[in-house]
Amino acid sequence: MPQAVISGTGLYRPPHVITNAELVEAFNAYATAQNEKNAEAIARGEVAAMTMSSVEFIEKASGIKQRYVIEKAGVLDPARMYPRFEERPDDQLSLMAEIAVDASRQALAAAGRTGADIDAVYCSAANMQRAYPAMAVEIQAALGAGGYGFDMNVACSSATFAIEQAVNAVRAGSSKCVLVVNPEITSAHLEWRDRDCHFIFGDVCTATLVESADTAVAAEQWEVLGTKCATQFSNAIRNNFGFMNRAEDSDPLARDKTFRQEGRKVFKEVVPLAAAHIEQHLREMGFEPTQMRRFWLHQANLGMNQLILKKLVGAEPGGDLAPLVLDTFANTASAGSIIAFHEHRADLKPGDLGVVCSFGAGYSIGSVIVRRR
Ligand code: CO8
Repeated sequence: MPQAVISGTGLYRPPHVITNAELVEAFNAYATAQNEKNAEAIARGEVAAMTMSSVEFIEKASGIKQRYVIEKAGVLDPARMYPRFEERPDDQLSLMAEIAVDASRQALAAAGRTGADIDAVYCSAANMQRAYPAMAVEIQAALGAGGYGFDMNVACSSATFAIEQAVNAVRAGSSKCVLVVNPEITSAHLEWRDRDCHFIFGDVCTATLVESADTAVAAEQWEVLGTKCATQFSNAIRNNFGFMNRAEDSDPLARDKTFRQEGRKVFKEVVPLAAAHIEQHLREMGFEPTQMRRFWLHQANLGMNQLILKKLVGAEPGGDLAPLVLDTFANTASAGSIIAFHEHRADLKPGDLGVVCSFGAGYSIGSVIVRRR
């Protein structure tokens, strides 16, 4: 059975940054305007007044200091509060495919490959721009790739679950070079007008090339020793937007048609699940958590990563053992752990071990154990 290696990664970083100060200023202007508009109803006790957001809360509760977005003006316009994207004609590359191609080209260059070497494209993200044709097929065409493409969605675990599919395809011999790409345009499905979650997400795209070890040519290769995926149904993170909305005569702009969560519940329930998942996966592979040189963890919340790492090895995250990227990128759904892997692996030596792990909506947890070749 051929071994699978990760032979390259790529990262599309959007052009605009929104700091917490800018975000809070826009939110508070929106909330003040809403309160003025609803002053009489608020006075009668019929409508609850909106409460202000704060930079201090955001940094303390999440560890997030800023986020990247593809479009900034619409998000920060108190009269709009979501990005402004132009609808593109069908014969133009779609926005989601455009950022996917950017990240994918970087991954291909790192692996010493071109689009023609790819024989499968998995576009895996928390939301797709359209129902069909599959985003992956458009990306495949734009890259000049062969084989086939399909889309998949496991919310925050979309990347790790897709890597497992890619590794399985390589091991089974059905593919030699699989592109996994995670275009996360979270700004379009985040409710920027809700102070409980308006600070959480950022846009980004990551790409990972998974190849057969027999034919990979990259100077830097990461042997995939094992993958493990798990799901457990929960409504604590949910978005009801979908193709049934019209037939249900539901309001397409209602609150439940964008991201919503019970943050505390997610925090409490997912931390033990993720820590136990990583520990069990490592033990099944004959490893102890302390043998890991690095943990590239999902980037949702600083406190979650602190607790997971403490449970696993009794250490604090950040720095060397479990680098953080959420302070600058915020939560980028499935891309977070891959950004961490992309940006924080160059210093590891051949033989060094590490785990990429995602956790989020579903609930879903995915881990990938790697060793530098
Ligand atoms: N400013 C000031 N105060 C605030 C704010 C704010 N912005 N927001 C909330 N507060 C207040 C609350 O109202 C509450 O007040 P009170 O005590 O009076 O009721 C108080 O602060 C404390 O609120 P919380 O209990 O909610 O605060 P927490 O300490 O729990 O922190 C977090 C909130 C940061 C959300 C935290 O719970 C968390 O990070 N939880 C985990 C979340 C998580 O990991 N979710 C995963 C989601 S990602 C995923 O799965 C992918 C989904 C698909 C992508 C979607 C893209 C859009």
